[in-house]
Amino acid sequence: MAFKSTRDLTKNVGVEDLIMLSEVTESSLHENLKNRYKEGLIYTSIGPVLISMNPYKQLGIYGNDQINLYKGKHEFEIPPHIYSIADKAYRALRSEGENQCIIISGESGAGKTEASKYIMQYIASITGSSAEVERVKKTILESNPLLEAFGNAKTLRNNNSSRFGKYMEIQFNLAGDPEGGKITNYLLEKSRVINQTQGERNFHIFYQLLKGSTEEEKKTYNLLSPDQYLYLTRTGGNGCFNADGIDDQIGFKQTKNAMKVVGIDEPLQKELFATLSAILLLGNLSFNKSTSGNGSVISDKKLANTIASLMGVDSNVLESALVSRQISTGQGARISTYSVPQSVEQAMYARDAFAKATYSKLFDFIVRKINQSIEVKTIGKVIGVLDIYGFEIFENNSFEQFCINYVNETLQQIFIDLTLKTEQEEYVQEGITWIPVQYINNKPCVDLIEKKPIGILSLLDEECLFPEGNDQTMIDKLNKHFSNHTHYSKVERQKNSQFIINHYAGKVFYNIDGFLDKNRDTLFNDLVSLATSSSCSLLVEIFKYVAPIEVDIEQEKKNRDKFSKNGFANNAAKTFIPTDKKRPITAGFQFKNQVASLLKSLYSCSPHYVRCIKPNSNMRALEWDQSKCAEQVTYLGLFENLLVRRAGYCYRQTFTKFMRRYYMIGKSTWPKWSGDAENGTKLLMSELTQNINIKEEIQYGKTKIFIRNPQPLFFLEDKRNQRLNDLATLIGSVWKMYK
Ligand code: AOV
Ligand code: MG
Repeated sequence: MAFKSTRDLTKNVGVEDLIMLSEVTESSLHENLKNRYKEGLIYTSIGPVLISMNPYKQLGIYGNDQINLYKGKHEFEIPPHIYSIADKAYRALRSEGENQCIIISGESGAGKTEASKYIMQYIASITGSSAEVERVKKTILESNPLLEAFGNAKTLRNNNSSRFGKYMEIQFNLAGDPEGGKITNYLLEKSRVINQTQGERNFHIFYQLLKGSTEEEKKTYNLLSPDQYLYLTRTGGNGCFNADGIDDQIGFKQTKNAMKVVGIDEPLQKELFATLSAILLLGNLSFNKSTSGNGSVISDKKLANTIASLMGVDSNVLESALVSRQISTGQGARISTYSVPQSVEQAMYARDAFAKATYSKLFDFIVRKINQSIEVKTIGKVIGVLDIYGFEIFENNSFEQFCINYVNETLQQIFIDLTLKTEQEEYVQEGITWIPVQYINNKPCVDLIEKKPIGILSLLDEECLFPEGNDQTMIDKLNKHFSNHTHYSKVERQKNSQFIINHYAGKVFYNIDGFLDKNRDTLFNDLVSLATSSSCSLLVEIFKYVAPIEVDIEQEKKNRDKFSKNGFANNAAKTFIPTDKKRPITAGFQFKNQVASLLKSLYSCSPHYVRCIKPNSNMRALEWDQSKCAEQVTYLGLFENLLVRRAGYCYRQTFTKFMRRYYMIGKSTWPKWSGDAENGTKLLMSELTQNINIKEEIQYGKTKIFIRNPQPLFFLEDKRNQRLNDLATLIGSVWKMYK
C-alpha cells in the first residue's frame, strides 16, 4: 500500500515533525527538509503547520486510496499530508462547530493553487452525495478550471500562475455536507490584458479561444491567429503563445464545460467570446492625428466596425468615446457639457483602459455567476481556503506588487499573531507556566502602508485627488513623511523614482511610475455609457454592476477632523474625505477594504496553515536549490515558528488520548486501566520517571499533559514499540503452541 511505504521511508528520512529534531539549528532544519524532499517526501510539519515542497512531478500520492487512509485520522497517527490538514479542518468544523480557514502561502510557483485544489478534492470526496450536495460539489470543483482560464497566465515563474487572489468558502449543513459556498476574488492583474513581460503570456482564455475554436466559431467571432494581435505580441514582436504543460485546446473544452456547470449557458457564452475577441481587436486599433485641430481619428474604420459589431455598439459612438471626452461644468440647472478632443496618446490610453476594464469586469461577472449557483440563504459553518498570490520581488516592482506584498504582509501578521496567540491561550487555559517568546512584529510595516490618515495608501489617494498630483509629487511626499520610518527608505539616485519598503520577506524597490494612474483607475464616463448602450446584455450587465463597498463615512469624518487639527496638508483635507458616497473609489482604497474584510473573516475562524516552498527556479523535478530554499525558510519564519513551538511544549495531549496510547507501558496501568485518565497519566509518568530526570519537562494542565522536549516522547514511543514487539512474540509463540 502506498501509505505504508511512505511511512517506512520516513523512518529513515529525517523527522516528520520538525519539533522532533534532536538538534534545533537552521542547518538541521534545512538538512531535514532537503533529505526528505530528495526522497519525494514533500510534506513535513511543525506542529500544526504543514510545510509543502513543490516536487514538480506527479508522485502518486493523491487519489481515492490516499483519501481513504487520511479520512478521520489524527495528524500524529499518519504522515503529514495536505489531506491531513483538510481532514483536521473538517473534523474541527464538525466537532467544535467553529468556522475554519486554511491559509496557504508561499511564493509564486510554490504550489499554493495545487494545494487548494487537493483540499477541495478531499472535502468533496469525504462528504455525502444527495443530488443537491453533488451539484454544489461539482460546481465548486468546476469553478477552478473556469477561474484559472480567465485569471491565470504563464509567467516566468509559473506556467499556470494565478494573477488574482481567491478566498473560497464552503458552507456545510448540519449533516456535514457542502450546501453552498462563496468565492471572493482579489485584485486581478488586469494590466496583463494589454501587455506582458517577454516570455510571458496573456490570460489563458485568449489562447484557448484562438486555438480551440472551430472554423465556424472563428468566423463568428472574427478571430485571427495569435501573432496578429498586438495585445499578444507587444513584447518586442516576440510573442509567446505556448506554455509547457498546458494544452489550450483541451483547456477550451474544459472551460466551456465548466461554464455549463456554473450556469453560463450557450447564448451567454457566445456573448462572452465575442467580447473577448473585441478586447483583443481593440489592441490593434490605431489612431491618426486629425487633420483639423489637435484631436485624433481611428485609422482603420473597418476594424472599428468589426469591434463595434462584436460589442453590439454603434461604430461612430465607439469612435467618439475613444477620441473625445465629455466634460461637465457648473451645477444643477446651469450644468453644461462640452466635448474635448483627445490626442493620439490619450485615445490610445482610453482604448487600453477600456480593454482592461472590460476584461476585469468580465472576470468579476464570472465570479458572481459561480457565486449565484452556489449561494445559500441559511447561515452555516464554513471552511475557507485562501489561495492568494505570493510575495513578489521583481526587478521592476509596480503598484500591483505593492498591493500583493501588502496583503502578504498582513497575512504574515495574522500568522504570527495567531500561532503565538493560540499557543499562549492554551497555556493560560490549562494553567501552565510558561515564558512568552519574543518574535518579530511586522505591524509597523503594515501601518506604514495602511494607517490613516498618514500611510502610503492614504497619501496616494490624497495625491490622486490633486489635479496637479503626479508620481514625482507623490514620491516627494513619501520621502517627506517617512524618511525616519524603520520600514521605509529613500532612494538617493539621480532619477529618484523609487522608494524602498523593508518587508518581512525582504527589501523591495518600488518604482513609482504609474502608481497614481493605476490607483485612480480612471475609466471615462464616455466609455461606460458606450458599453451600457450595447445591444449585448452581457456588456450592459457588467458595466452597470457596482460592487457594494462599505465606506465607513463616520470613521473617515473623524479622521478628517483629526487630520485638519494636526495641520497636515490642510488644503487636501477639504477635498480628501468624502461628504457623501460619491468620492471616486480608488484601486488602493478598494483593495484595502477587501483586505480588511478578509482579515475580519480569517480572525473569526480557527486557522490552519500550509507554507509552500518552491525548491528551485527551473521548475525541475526534485531539484533542491539550497540558497533559494534557505531564503524562503527565513521569510516564511519557519525557524522562528519552530523555536516558538519548541520553547513551549512540543507535545500536548488530553489525558484520555494519552492513556489510550501508552497505558500498555506502565506497571500499574497494564493490562487495563479503569480509573480516571488524569490519575492514570500521572501514575504512569511517575513510574517511568523514577529513574530518569525529566520531571521538569512535564506539566499537567487541567485536561492535558504537556511535554517540553521530544526526548521523553521518544522514550515513551520506544517503550511502546518494545511492548508491542514483546506482545507480538508472545502471541507468535502461543500461536505455535496451538498449531
Ligand atoms: P502557486 O499557486 O503557488 O503559484 P501552483 O500551485 O500553480 O503554484 O504550482 C505550480 C506548478 O507546480 C503546478 O502547475 C504543478 O506543475 C507543480 N506542482 C505544484 N504542487 C504540486 C504537487 N503537489 N505535486 C505535483 N506538482 C505540483 V502563483 O499562483 O504563480 O503565486 O501566482
Ligand atoms: Mg496560484
